Amino acid sequence: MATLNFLTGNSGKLAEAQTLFGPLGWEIQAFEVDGEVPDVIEPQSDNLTTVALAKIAQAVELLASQNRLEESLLVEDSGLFIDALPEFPGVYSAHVLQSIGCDGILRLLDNQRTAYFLTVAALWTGEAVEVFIGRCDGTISTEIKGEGGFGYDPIFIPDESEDGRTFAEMTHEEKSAYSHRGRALRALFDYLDEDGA
Ligand code: ITT
Repeated sequence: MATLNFLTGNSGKLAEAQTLFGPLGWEIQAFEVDGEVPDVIEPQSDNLTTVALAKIAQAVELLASQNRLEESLLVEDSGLFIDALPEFPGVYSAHVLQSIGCDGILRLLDNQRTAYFLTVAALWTGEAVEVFIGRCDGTISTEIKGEGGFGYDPIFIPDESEDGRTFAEMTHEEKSAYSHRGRALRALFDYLDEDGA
């Protein structure tokens, strides 16, 4: 089984990547240094790609410091973009979730509830960096629903959800079939597959 390192402090992201890649014959391994997920600094930027590229640059330095540069490594940056609140929470998604939470988002919205999630995944192949993007369109629910998932999942209903369920009401497999992360990681898998990695 091939192995791909994933540097993330978010256990929900790790679990989704494992669900998606496991059946494809890839083991997704949390990237740790001395038994801990290393901190990476996210730059102030209004662009997810800039953030993802800054994360992968730091991750590659960490690999190099461990003499593991030939291994592949993944990082990703994701955000929720709400049409009624331009660029918000967007690149500030983590901070906004911590400060006002899903409840706070619901209080800010009226009738216009369309939104989308974006993921920018950056892969160190062992030789170079490749970028993969995934988008998922949907709407913000009127109430918090579901116990699964993480982050904004209890208030996001993907357009593909025929019965109005939020991501938090879906299994990992269902969420991945439609999600921003699922799309970015499937493109990444296709790349690895074609590359014969
Ligand atoms: P990293 O260590 O990988 O950076 P993070 O949790 O800081 O993990 P991001 O900056 O990419 O991740 O995510 C910004 C916020 O958006 C964060 O609060 C997440 O919980 C939330 N988020 C990301 N992906 C999500 C998803 O698929 N569903 C719901 N919320 C999500």
